[in-house]
Amino acid sequence: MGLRKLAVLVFGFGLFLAAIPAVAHHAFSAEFDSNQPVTIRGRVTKIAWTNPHVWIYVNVQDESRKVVNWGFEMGAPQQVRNRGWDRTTLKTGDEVIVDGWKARDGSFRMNARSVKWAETGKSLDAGTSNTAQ
Ligand SMILES: [Cu+2]
Repeated sequence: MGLRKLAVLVFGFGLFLAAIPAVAHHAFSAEFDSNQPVTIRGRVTKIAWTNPHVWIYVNVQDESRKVVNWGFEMGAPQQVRNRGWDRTTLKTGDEVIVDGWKARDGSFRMNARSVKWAETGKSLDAGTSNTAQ
């Protein structure tokens, strides 16, 4: 095929790739409820630097001393990095206090606004997708 046709094809594919993260994203309000603020405290069990969002999991003890594994959504990896995080910032076993909003479906998931280390009191912004905060 001609160079022009190839250029159009490459450009088109670029647009397609650029559209993927947007498609994979959800609106905050589709999954989380800004009227249900929540704060959890527990120890980190897993850290996933995934697209379109970084997810962190924490073991939280409820009122009946039962341990529940909560997952909290942070911003996209690049947004999180821009707020001072890197892959070594949070370690498995760290005790954290996470502030954010509950999932609408009542599952043990939330969207995080900030993460605070229980031991040092250090706190970092989580890159929430809640634009209404
Ligand atoms: Cu998203």
